[in-house]
Amino acid sequence: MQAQYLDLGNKEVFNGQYLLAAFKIKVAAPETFAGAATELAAESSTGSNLKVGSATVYSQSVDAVVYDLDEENGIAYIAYPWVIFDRGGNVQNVLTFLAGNVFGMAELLGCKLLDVWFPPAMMVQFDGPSYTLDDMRKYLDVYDRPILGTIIKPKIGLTSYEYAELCYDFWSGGGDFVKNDEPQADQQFSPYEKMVDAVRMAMDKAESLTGQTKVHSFNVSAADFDTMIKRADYVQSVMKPGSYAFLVDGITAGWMAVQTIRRKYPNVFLHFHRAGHGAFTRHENPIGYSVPVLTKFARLAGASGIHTGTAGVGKMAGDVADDIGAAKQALRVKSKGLYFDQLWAEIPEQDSDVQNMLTREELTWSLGARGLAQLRRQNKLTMEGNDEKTPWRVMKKTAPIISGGLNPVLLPEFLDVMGSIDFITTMGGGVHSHPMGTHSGIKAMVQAYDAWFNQIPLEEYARDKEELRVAIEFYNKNGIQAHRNQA
Ligand code: CAP
Ligand code: MG
Ligand code: MG
Repeated sequence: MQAQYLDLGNKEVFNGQYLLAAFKIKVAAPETFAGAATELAAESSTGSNLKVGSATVYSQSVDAVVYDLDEENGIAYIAYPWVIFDRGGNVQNVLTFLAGNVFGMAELLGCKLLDVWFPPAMMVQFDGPSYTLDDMRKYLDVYDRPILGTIIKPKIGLTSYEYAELCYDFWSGGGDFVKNDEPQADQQFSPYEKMVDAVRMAMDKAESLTGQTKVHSFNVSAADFDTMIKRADYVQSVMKPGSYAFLVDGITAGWMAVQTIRRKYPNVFLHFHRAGHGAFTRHENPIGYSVPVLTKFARLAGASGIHTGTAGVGKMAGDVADDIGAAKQALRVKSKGLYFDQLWAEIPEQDSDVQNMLTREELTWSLGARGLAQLRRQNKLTMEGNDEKTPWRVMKKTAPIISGGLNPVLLPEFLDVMGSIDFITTMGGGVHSHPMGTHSGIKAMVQAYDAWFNQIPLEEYARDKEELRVAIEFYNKNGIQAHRNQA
C-alpha cells in the first residue's frame, strides 16, 4: 500500500487538470485491492515500489491519485495530472505511463485500461485528425453510403502488375478504395516503386472507364523513419492529391510513426492499421487496454481512420460495446464511454456552436444508418455535427475502418449494428473469393448495399443480379455466416 497515492472521494480530479483512467485489476494475494491500486498509481506516475526520500513537495503534487474504487467489479479509478506528460502532444509518452511497466507488475494478475478521459486543456496539446472522412467523401463525391473498399489478396506474393490488375478489377466494378494489406512493403517480388507506378496506371484506367475518382491506401510502415518518409514521398510524387492515403501499422511501427506521418503530411488521409492490437484488446486477455481506448488515442494522435472491428459480424473477436463504442469515440463530438463520456471539444458547455453541433449530432445518430443514408442522398450532406463547419475548437473525426471477414452478404447486418454509414469498409476475402472473381465481388457489394438502402431482402433483390445471387449462395456456404450457423 502506498497511501500517498490514495485519496478516495477527491473531487479536485474533475477540475479539468487530470486525465482520468479506469483500470480493471486482478490482485495477487496478499496485496489488498486498494493497495494494488496505489501500487499501480505509483508505477504509472511518479513512484516505484518504495517511497523515496528524494521526492519533493512539487514532485508529490503531480502524483497520480486513486480517487475511487469499485472492488466488486475490480475497477480502480486513477487521475493523472496531465502536466506529467511530454509537452506538445505525445501519445507514446502517455501510453508509456498508463500502458507500460504496469503490465509487468507482479502484484497485478490483471491490469486492463478499459476507459480514459482527456481534459480539454490536455486535448489541445494533441494534433487530432487533419484530413478526414469528409475530405475523402468530397474527393470521391460519395455521401450516401460507406466508402466501399478492399484489401488486395492474397495478402502478399503478387507482383506489382498482378496487384495493380486486381485494383483495376475492383475499381472498374464500382469500388472506391483499395488498400495494401498490412504486411505489404518493399518485397522482392513487388518492389515498392513499381507497385506505386502500377497502381497509378490502374487508377488512371479505372477513372477514365468509370468517370469516378478512386483512392489507394499505401502502407508506408518501414524499418526506419527515413525509409518511411522515402516511401511516402515517392507515393506523393506519383499519385494525384487526394487519390492516396498513407497506411501505418500503428502497433508494430509504433506511435512515433503515426504522429510523424500526421505531422509531415497533414493533407493526406492517415490510415491506422492496428495489426497486433489483439494482444492488448481481446476480452480473454486480462492485461492490456480496450478497443475504445486504442481508438481514443488514435484520434488524439491524428489518425484519419482506424480499424475498429466488426462487432462480431466478421472473423475477428469483438462485440458491440467495444467495437461500435469505439466507432462512436472515433466519429462523434460527444461519445459515451464504458466509464467516461468524452467531449472532443475544448470549449464545451458555454459554447453555442458546440451545443448546436451536439444537438445536430444527436439528431443524426437517432436516424440510424438507413435514415442517415436517405438524408444524405437527398442533400449530399456530410456527417452532420462534425463536418467542415466544425469550429477549430473541436477535434475532427476519425473514420472507423471496418474489415475482418466481412463479405457483401454481411454488409446489411453490419450497417444495422453500426447505426451509421460514416465508415470505410474494406473486404478482402469477401471480394476476391467471389466465384466470378474480384470484379463481380465488388458488384455484389454495391448490389447488397442498394438492397439494404431500399429495404429489399437480399434474395429478392438478387433475382436479376447474378453477382449478388452467386455471392449469397457462396457466402452462406463458405463465409463467416456459415461458420456461425454451424456453431
Ligand atoms: C482483412 C484484413 C485486415 C483485418 C484487420 C486481414 O482481410 O486485411 O487486416 O481485417 O482486422 O488481413 O485479415 P479480410 P481489423 O477482409 O480478408 O478478412 O479490421 O479487425 O483490425
Ligand atoms: Mg521505470
Ligand atoms: Mg490485412
